[in-house]
This record gives sequence, C-alpha cells and structure tokens, in this order.
Amino acid sequence: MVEAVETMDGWYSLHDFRTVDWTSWKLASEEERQEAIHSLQQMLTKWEEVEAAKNGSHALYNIVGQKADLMFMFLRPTTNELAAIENELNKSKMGAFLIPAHSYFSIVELSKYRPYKEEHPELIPEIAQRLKPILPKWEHVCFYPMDRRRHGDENWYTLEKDVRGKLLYEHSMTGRKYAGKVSQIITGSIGLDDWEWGVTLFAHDPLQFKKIVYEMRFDEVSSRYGEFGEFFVGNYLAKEQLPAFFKI
Ligand code: 76R
Repeated sequence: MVEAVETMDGWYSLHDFRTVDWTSWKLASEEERQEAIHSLQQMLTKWEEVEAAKNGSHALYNIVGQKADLMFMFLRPTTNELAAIENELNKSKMGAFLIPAHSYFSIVELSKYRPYKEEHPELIPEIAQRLKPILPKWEHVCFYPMDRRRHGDENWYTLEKDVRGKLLYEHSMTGRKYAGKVSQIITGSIGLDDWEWGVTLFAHDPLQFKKIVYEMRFDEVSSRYGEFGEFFVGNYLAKEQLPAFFKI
C-alpha cells in the first residue's frame, strides 16, 4: 500500500549558523571582547548542565568556508526552549557580534519501516536514547538537508511502503560499514522547515564524510530518490578554545 510510515519523534532540533562580524569585533575594546567571550562561555556552561540532566543536548562547531563561522546545534524537548535559546544568544554580549547566516529547524526522527513487536518501541532504551541523543562531541561535523524526489517515474511518495522500507534497509547496510567512523542523526522537517530531512554526521576524520556520502550516492534510495541542499562542514570548537578562536 502507498501509505505514510509511522515515525518516532524525539527532541526538537535547531541548527543555528552564525557569521562573526569580525569588523565590529576588531573595533570593539578588549574589555567588550572579553565580556562577549565570557557571555558565550557562560551560556555553554548552562547548556552543559541541561545536557548533564538529560534535558537536551548541544554542540558548537567552527564551519569551514564562507557559508558561516559557527554552527550551534541544539536539541530540546520543546520548541519554546529552542526559541528561548535563540533569544538569549541574540541578546547576549556575544550576540552583538554574531550575524545570522542560516538556520534549520527539525525533530529527531526514526521511522517504523521495520515492524516492532513492542507496542511502544520508543520506550526501548536503545531507541529512547537515539530519539533523545547526547550529541557526540566528535572532532568534525557535516550537515546537509535533503528531500525525497517526486518527479515522473522517480516519485518516492508513490512507492509502496514495503518498497521504501527495502530501499532504506539497503541504505542502512551501506551506513553500517561506517560504524565507529561516522555517527548520524536524522531529523525530520516536513511541515517544519524548507527541506524534508536533515542529515547531521559526526566523524573523527572529515574524509569519512566524503566516503560515506559518495558511497551512498549509488544506493537506489539516494541515486533515484535523493535531492540534496547545501553542505556545511566544521571542526569541533570547545568552550576552552573560544579565547584562542576569538583572539585578534
Ligand atoms: O532506523 C535506522 O537508523 C536504521 C535504518 C536507517 C533508516 C530508516 C538508516 C541507517 N537511515 C534511515 C533513514 Mn540513513 N542516512 C541518510 C544519509 O547522502 C545521502 O545519500 C543520504 C544521507 C546518511 C549519510 C545516512 C546514514 N536515512 C534515513 C532517512 C529517512 C528517509 C525516509 O524515512 O524516507 C534519510 C533522509 C537518511 C539519510 N543511515 C543509516 C546512515 C547510516 C550511517 C545508517 C546506519 C546506522 C546504523 O545502523 O548504525
């Protein structure tokens, strides 16, 4: 039957990209700069407490190239908490130097193509942990949004559910080869943002992003049905590295 698959949905997610206003930064006094760095460190400390209490997660990466300088990824149980974080960041001393570059709003998603015998699979500890993940603070991140194609004979949305399930199973076999090298979080954004899914990959070696994405291009689910947006790749930026990152 051509029907929607049921999804299990976890924490809401916001990818918030910022460009540092380096001109203003250089014109600011040393004291203003120190206060701004401190304000960001204080927010990170607060978010770390939320993460320790398992009420959300976050990560900060330094994006390579001109699309942005920073990518914050936030996971929270509610959209109100995500909006509050954005508001706090904007109003902070550091916020005065951060120009919004891009954003993507979605929710952590797992689909039920595979039948579960449990009535509430979202309560299985392993699944619950994937729906409310603590982001791995691996050295590199790769983020891109994607759609499933719907033109002519290549229409994901007219395929039977079991056919889609089979294609995604084949896809997952490619994915499994990268266990330990690439960790992925799929977030769904149908009805929430401009793309249908967001792919956030973490790796110790950024070359693994190219390897996995290239290999997956040959899986039918990507070769026939994948449409991709802009790619953002970055390096992990720890709270302790902020003074060096902002030093001029
Ligand atoms: O539920 C699961 O996580 C296991 C099976 C699985 C599903 C259902 C799975 C496994 N994925 C699923 C769904 Mn995936 N994934 C991507 C990309 O660039 C590209 O061509 C694709 C981008 C990567 C790199 C990736 C990695 N996956 C999805 C969906 C939702 C589709 C839908 O519902 O229509 C998208 C958009 C998507 C895209 N996937 C895996 C991986 C990896 C590494 C795995 C193996 C995980 C593991 O078993 O450890």
